[in-house]
Amino acid sequence: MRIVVLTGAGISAESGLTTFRDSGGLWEGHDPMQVATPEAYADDPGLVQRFYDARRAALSRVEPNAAHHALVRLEDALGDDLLVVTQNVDDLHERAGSRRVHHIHGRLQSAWCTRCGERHEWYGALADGPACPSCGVADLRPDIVWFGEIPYGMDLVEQALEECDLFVSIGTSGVVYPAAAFVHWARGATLELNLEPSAGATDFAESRQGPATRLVPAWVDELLA
Ligand code: BJW
Repeated sequence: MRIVVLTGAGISAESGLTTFRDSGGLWEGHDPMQVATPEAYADDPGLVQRFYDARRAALSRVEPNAAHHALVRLEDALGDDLLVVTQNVDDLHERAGSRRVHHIHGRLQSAWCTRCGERHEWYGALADGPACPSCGVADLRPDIVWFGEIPYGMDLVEQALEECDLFVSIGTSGVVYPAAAFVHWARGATLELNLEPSAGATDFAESRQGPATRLVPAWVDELLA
């Protein structure tokens, strides 16, 4: 059985990473959704760099949870027939042990040089303007897909969705496109696992509500039984 799993901020919430729409707060007085834009970066690059520096630093203080680990069990059973497509920019799927993970919105631990175009694994801060290891120019931005930019690897995702027998969406609000449309692109059965019904819940054949650390292991147990 070929399965595509889409994950959003909700799968990492119980690891201690704040979701976008549940954050209930401001970042230095700004809505996080307004900070994650090319316009915000053009207006105030320091603010945007500090936002991503803080989130990159937070990764070292959190661990993958039972939902991430359950998806590894599923990959151990299905091999290449499982693809995890994540909107998350954290590395918790990889640290749990998932191998087939595709980050459509980029990764916190990658820096992209806007001068020479090279990408570099990056674990430190960017706000202090480090030089690009390739060209030496201090113009590195977070390798993150902001609103209006094109998500990464959409051809691969589209093909996987057209070929899958089951599409499962975990911990995402269903308001950000193109991910919110994947349920319509999927050829096979569809299932949503979320704390509450998402904006697109009625588009899924089945929708289950609860915390990811309970729902995801239970769903994997059911599938592998
Ligand atoms: C739990 C839980 C627990 C909590 N257990 N669950 C008008 C109409 C349609 C589209 C558009 C439009 N105007 C503009 C657009 C396009 C735009 C868009 O979608 N805008 C909407 C806001 C309307 N999209 C884009 O611009 C995208 N690019 C694009 O479309 O290019 C064109 C193109 C597409 C395809 C092919 C070719 C061309 C780019 C989108 C970039 C999104 N970037 C961000 C920020 C960067 C990453 C980062 O900093 O982290 O990505 S925005 C933010 O939202 C982030 C997230 O990845 C993304 C989704 O958030 P997510 O994961 O849903 O998190 P939350 O917080 O919203 O929800 C958490 C959910 O979990 C909730 O439901 C909770 O209940 C649940 N939950 N705890 C289970 N314990």
